Amino acid sequence: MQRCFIALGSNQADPVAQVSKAFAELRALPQSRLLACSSLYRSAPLGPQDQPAFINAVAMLDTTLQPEALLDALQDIEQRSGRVRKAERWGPRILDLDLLLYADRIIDTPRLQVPHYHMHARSFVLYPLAELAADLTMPDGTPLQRLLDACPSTGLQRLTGTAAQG
Ligand code: PH2
Ligand code: MG
Ligand code: MG
Repeated sequence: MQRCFIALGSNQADPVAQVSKAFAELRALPQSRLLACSSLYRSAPLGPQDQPAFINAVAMLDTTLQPEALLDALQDIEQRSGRVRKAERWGPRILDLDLLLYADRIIDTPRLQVPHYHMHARSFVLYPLAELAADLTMPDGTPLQRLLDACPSTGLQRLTGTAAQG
């Protein structure tokens, strides 16, 4: 089993419901065990500002799926949520599932970059991740805590009473 972390995000079509449904889909993945889900967070949009706030969360998963197979499965869940890929960078989306970390692997292929690019500076990724694994170390040896210290939580709000438990 390999320990993985997946970021969830939505700002369309009832984002809280989308992220909660995605947790259920992750729980049903083959060759995998969903270990924990963070709280849900409301976050100001990064990128174009003329879009609704996002709901973000992180899931911790053990899996024997290889990274590309896991990516296929995540993209399949995105598709089934009704997501339509648009040209606008960082635009609104029904469901975004990003593979943040796959064990301590560093992967750089046309399809997949792990650790997920920019995750080290995104509060809506780092804070929910720290909820699940405060002692985590990045594959390059950087402690998660050091990334958090450099990343203000401005615009990030933890929602209470909506956490989906693994
Ligand atoms: N995802 C994006 C673009 N901007 N902003 C927030 N707050 N949360 C996201 O998940 C997000 C975003 C593209 O993946
Ligand atoms: Mg994303
Ligand atoms: Mg994505």
